Amino acid sequence: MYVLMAIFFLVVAGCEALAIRWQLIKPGNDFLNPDTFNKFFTMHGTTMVFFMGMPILIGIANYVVPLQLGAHDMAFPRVNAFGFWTTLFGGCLAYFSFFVPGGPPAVGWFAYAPLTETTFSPKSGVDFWALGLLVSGVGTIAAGVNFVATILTMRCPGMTLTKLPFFCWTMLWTSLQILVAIPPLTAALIMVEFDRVLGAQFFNPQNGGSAYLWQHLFWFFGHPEVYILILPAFGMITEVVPVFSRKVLFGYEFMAAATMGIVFISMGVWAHHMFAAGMSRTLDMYFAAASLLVSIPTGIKFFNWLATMYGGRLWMASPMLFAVGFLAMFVLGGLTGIMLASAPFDLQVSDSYFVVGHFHWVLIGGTVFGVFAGIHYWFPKVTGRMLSERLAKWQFWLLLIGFILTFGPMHVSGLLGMPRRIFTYQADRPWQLWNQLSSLGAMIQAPSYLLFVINIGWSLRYGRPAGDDPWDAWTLEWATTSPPPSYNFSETPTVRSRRPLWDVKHPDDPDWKYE
Ligand code: HEM
Ligand SMILES: [Cu+2]
Repeated sequence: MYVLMAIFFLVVAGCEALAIRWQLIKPGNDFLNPDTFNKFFTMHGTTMVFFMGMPILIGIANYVVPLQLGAHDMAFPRVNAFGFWTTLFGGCLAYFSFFVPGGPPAVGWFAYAPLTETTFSPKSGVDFWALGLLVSGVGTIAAGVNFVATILTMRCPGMTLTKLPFFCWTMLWTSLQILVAIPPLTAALIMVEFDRVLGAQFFNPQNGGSAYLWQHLFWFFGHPEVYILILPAFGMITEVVPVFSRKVLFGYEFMAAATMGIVFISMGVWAHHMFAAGMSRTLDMYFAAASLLVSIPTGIKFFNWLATMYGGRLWMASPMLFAVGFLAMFVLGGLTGIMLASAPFDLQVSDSYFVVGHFHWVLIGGTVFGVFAGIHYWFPKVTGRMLSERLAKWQFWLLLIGFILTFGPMHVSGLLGMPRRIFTYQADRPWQLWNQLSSLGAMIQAPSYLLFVINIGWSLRYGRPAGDDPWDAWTLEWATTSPPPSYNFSETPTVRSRRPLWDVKHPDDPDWKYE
């Protein structure tokens, strides 16, 4: 249900994005008026992060984590249902704003103060936005608690923490990060509502409040949030790459440590989003250095994925295709991240299209490619049927080409000085060509998502039956039937290594001898 909801919101926010790109296709266009344009990019960003990104990851993990652990279900099934319904209700609340006077908020997804104060946003759009995120945040926290409890207490006999399937390991750390990052956002949203409804002045500089405080509170959530969105994708890639290279994961312990490293470091880098706010030089230096540090554990992961593939027998079925797409694309987004982390460079391009290029590159090249790798990998387990490889290949190539064409040119228009969030530009600026390329790219990408939805519908009906273990994989979810019975396993499995099914299939040379 989480996944279905996420796909629904993906389509909604995708349409908003298409409208935005259509508006920017030529200078002086009047397809969207300035106010509508602001509302669309606000709702697009909010929806993609809160009602598409997190729910799709939590949804997949809800299904896969108990199976990988050899457990019958999540630790708290009712909390699970509670989390889903609150997330959905939060999404509905945010979208109710379309039906109130003044319409949706027009403040951007990070909603900088004092734009959110009643002076600048007198109508109720911002209230719906804040309450929607608040409510869905409660749902996300519930999911985080549930994953931590499940992974710590529901592992089958023999599965020590060091034998945890890697996706579960990343979900454990993602959930801890949820528990640290979301409550401050919840608190900050309550403060916004205090300002708006009860006459408080937390973020109102005119009466002694601080707009700068909001930036700190928001990014203390906002930066960890981007890792909440990427770590589970790392986990999915780490499941797919070994199976489709026919090799054991290279450097499990280092990968595990790198995951922890990323989580700890990324808690302390939030103000790299605030270089342009005019912090002190000491703070600039600290946050730049800390941000650069993240690239070390990320690099470790990268080389381990490559080392896993190196010398393997690569099988380029659709999950692996997306995984390789992820590897090729994500590294470039990491590089622009490192560029932005150096404060002097960032000052030049902050709030330009270069930043928009950077974060779409990591979010689509990273999270979206990772999620597609995961969905193509686990779809046969969930439904008992294979996805059509032909449609999947079309989906992949359209996405890859469209994605590069949409977000590559944004780096150029950004360097040429195009600010983000402008609804139009004059013809004498050098930006037109790059915007046309971006809009063309968006039109190539859109059918790719459509093909994905069609593939799901078609394969549910006509897909080839999958059998229990179509990929000849090694973790416990492939030991039960596809789809699994509601109790997952009729007998609680016991494991002795990180690849229990390898041990079963190769009793002469089991892994536990070596681990
Ligand atoms: C090596 C790793 C990375 C570094 C050093 C880095 C650095 C930065 C910096 C300095 C900014 C602020 C730019 C500005 O506003 O002027 C930024 C923006 C952003 N980054 Fe990254 N980044 C990295 C990886 C990622 C990843 C993995 C994601 C998500 C999956 C991500 C998502 C974002 C988002 C969403 C924004 C923009 C937020 C906004 O202004 O709306 N980044 N990044
Ligand atoms: Cu950041």
